[in-house]
Amino acid sequence: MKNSRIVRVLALMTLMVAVSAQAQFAKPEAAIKYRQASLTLMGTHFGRLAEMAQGKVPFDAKVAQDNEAVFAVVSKLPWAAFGEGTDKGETKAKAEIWSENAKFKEAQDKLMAETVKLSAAVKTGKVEDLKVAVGAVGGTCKNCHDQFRAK
Ligand code: ASC
Repeated sequence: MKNSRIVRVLALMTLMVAVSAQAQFAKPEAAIKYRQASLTLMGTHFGRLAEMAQGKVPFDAKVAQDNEAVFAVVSKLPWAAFGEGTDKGETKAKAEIWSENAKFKEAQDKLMAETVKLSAAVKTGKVEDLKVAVGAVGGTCKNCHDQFRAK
């Protein structure tokens, strides 16, 4: 109950973000904090799926679905916060995000495509499907971090 309410609230927030993505950050620091917070949430919820896929915690289809539902929403959030002027400050974001922006967008698109497959995978209730999809999504995380996140 509680979880599905959270998911609905997050879904509404995504809608509002989509509408106001351009104007929502008063200062570059606010954008940096926002994208770091959403990437942290992505890591938390994807991490729970990864632990199940790796057999570190028991597979539970309902828990997988709940975490995937949150991940599907929060994984849409960081990208609007990489605007012009947000390259300086307390950030590991590399200059290539802006100098090779098409590649950065491509990396986001790969994540989005694999996240759609992850959503389908958790609905089958089979841990084998989760393993495949988690591996593919994790690959897109790593690919983007390797190219665009400083050590
Ligand atoms: C995670 C997490 C990442 C990715 C990455 C996948 O759970 O926090 O940054 O997966 O490690 O390679």
